Amino acid sequence: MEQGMIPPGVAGHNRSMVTPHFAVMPPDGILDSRLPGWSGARLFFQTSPQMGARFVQAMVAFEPGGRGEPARVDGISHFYYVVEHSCDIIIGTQRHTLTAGGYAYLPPGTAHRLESAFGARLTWIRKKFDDAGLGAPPVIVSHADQVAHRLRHTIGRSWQHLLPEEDLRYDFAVNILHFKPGTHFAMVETHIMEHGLLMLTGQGMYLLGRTWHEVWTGDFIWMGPYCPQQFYPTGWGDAAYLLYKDVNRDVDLG
Ligand code: UGY
Ligand code: MN
Repeated sequence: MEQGMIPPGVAGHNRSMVTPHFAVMPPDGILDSRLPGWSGARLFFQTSPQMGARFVQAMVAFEPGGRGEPARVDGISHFYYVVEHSCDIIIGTQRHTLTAGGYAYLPPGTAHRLESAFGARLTWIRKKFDDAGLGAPPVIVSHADQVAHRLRHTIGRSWQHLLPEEDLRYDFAVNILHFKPGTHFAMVETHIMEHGLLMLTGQGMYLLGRTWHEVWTGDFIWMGPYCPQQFYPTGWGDAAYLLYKDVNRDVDLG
């Protein structure tokens, strides 16, 4: 491209949209942050309380040799999912290597750090843990390949629950939803739970409120409580996304 030129769409037709009820965050517009305790790492905050969410989700990009040790903050649970390449997570004295699709859930107070010898991209979710008198759930370190696909309602659509759905101690779920071309939810959903969505593969059209948004692999969406939502994959390939959802807790009446 000629020097000094920018591709069409960069300025006039940007897909980013932030509203009080939802946000569409393509990766190209999100500026990176550097944090104390992290080196060889850039963090791209996709949603946070600043946006209206009650959790934080960031994409972490490690260079080879990158490492990170999140600041110790009481009462915060962490979830990591490796999107690309691999990363070690050291929990106490135990080292686990997470390859793409590998993930870890850490209840509050779990000392841990991350090291990536060859570089990696991973999703990092944090939430203030709501105990609900049940106590904290255990650490989970696993891989999406180990998680069964469940069929829901329609042929061609499946769900993987990365955290045990039946254990009410977990106050959020992280699921992978898979769509064959031509499939969609049985209805436009409108629910109290909020979502952080990361497109893992494929592309599609996302309904948020009353507007449709074209989404691709790598895009992030925040859906606030009661945001009407529906998804249709487009193109000829499968689509899948990683979906955070707050679950298993009563309404906070203040
Ligand atoms: O579980 C869910 O709420 C899911 N069906 N929502 C979504 O994919 N937007
Ligand atoms: Mn939903």
